[in-house]
Amino acid sequence: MSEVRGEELGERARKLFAGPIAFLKSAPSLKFLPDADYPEVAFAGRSNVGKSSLLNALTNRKALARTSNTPGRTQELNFFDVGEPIQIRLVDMPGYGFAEAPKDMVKRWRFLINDYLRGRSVLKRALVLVDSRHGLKDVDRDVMAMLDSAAVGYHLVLTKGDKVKPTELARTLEALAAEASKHPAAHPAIFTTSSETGSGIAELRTAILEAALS
Ligand SMILES: Nc1nc2c(ncn2[C@@H]2O[C@H](COP(=O)(O)OP(=O)(O)OP(=O)(O)O)[C@@H](O)[C@H]2O)c(=O)[nH]1
Ligand SMILES: [Mg+2]
Repeated sequence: MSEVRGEELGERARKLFAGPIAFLKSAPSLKFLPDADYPEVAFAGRSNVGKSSLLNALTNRKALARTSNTPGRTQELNFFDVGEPIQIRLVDMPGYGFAEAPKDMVKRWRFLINDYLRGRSVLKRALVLVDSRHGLKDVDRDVMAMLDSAAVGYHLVLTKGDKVKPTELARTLEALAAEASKHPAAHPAIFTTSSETGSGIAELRTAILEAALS
């Protein structure tokens, strides 16, 4: 991307995310999905990684998506429409890898997440969120492999960057880049974010708009 075009896109993304954004609906199973009418970008990641918080930070709203200290807060696919007219539909997903959750619940979420990520024609990109303190876990690798096989492009996004020292953050970022290079559908650009301080949020908005336009 040229620098001029990048700046224009950044400004457009900033305006878009500062404008009208509305919760559309929750889908507890695939039959409740909205019509596939707009480009979608989905937020995936382990329970408690900060998916809902990131969505709130990106949209500059405090409680658009529900967040909580208790893992398993988000139990359905939640759809949010960005722009008027709608330009992007953001999808907040239930977290995976949540040890204390009842087995049948985990199974139900896993099927929901897999089926949605594999079968959604309008899904332009997924964001796979990774906690800066923990790095990649095997459950993340499973989701990455699934996205590879479904040929859904994705970005790795480090969350809670405010919780670790810059040197540690740099090391984790390096490890993620090395792993991403082995996954065909992983985008080389990895984002480091904090929903708390707002760092990396503007860059991620631009990447989301770019994905939606692709
Ligand atoms: N310090 C800090 N805390 C964060 C950040 N992002 C999220 N948190 C906290 O982490 C906890 C989990 O955040 P959520 O956004 O609910 O996580 P989630 O991934 O949506 O969780 P599930 O819906 O259970 O899968 C909350 O207590 C948030 O306040 C961040 O950037 N910095
Ligand atoms: Mg959530």
